[in-house]
Amino acid sequence: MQRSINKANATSIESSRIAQSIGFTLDRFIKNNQDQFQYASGELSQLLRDIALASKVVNREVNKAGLIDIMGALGSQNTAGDNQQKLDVLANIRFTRALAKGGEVCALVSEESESFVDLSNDGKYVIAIDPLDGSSNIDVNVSIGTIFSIYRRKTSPGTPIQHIDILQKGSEQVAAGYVLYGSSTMLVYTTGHGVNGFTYEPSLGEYFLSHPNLNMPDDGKIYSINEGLSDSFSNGVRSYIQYCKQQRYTARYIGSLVADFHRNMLKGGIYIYPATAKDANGKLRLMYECNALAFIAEQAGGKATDGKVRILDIELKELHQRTAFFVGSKNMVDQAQSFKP
Ligand code: FDP
Repeated sequence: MQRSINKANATSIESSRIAQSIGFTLDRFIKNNQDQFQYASGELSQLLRDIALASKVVNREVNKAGLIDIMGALGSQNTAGDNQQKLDVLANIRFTRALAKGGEVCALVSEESESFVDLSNDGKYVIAIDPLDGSSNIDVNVSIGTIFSIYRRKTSPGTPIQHIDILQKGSEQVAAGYVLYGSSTMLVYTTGHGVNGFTYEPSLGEYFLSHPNLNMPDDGKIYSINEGLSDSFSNGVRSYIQYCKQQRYTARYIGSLVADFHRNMLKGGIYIYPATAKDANGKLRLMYECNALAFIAEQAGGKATDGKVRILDIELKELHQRTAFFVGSKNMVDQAQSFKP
């Protein structure tokens, strides 16, 4: 009798939430999938782990952002006596430091630096990063993100870094991803074999596979654009917005590219940042914003263009080059393009 009660208890505990399998950690997933990568030497895997580690530190800072303000209001300084730094600068420091330490990266292009940062001549990879995207949302507790693109250098490791290593087209990315600091923190990445999403479990300090093989719906009903600027959009873009309204689509615009993109990838939708009177070539940066999301969108079955040309085919002439950006569900991007934006 005693024996059967124990057995019943054991069964109920096993099926309860606390005994549920914790699933695949990011580390294990990276290790298990290392062979998919054509230069499977382990360095790219290490690089992805370095990014994940830095993102955990940034996540901690993001979650304390409100407290930093409170401390600032009391006139406090950190233990070293420095004034509190802005979160986007802090994020840049965290990612640069993590990537410099690893030794896999020879050069880093960041939104926060005018020129590229020369890290280690022996590194085989170039990384482009927007350490904290959607910075106007930091102070108001709205989702923000980190976006990264990884390229293999063209010249031999050990030699000085050249422009051809840095100015590569998006189609040459070997991996790309983003971290979304939202209602939960997620890391989503691709190495060109589909897209996988991992959710951060803060009490365990680990990312767990939560969204395997992400697929963007071919169609959707969400359009994301800063309509406040519509007076300076082209007629084509204005007509497309009108079309969205006639179709009774839903407007959703967070103003954090990563968050808007992520929602549209899961639910189906389109994000547009077109050319405007203020930014004739668009506002967003090709190298560390659009290329990564275009790569992920395509890997998830979506599409990304500048209104005419595939984002991943655009020649890169300078580090901080801007572009118009139409990204999301394939049929929606095609439809938007048919309005000749
Ligand atoms: P932000 O200027 O706040 O950093 O990357 C730039 C970006 O945010 C995107 O994240 C966002 O989608 C867009 O700009 C918002 O721009 P607008 O305020 O002009 O709509």
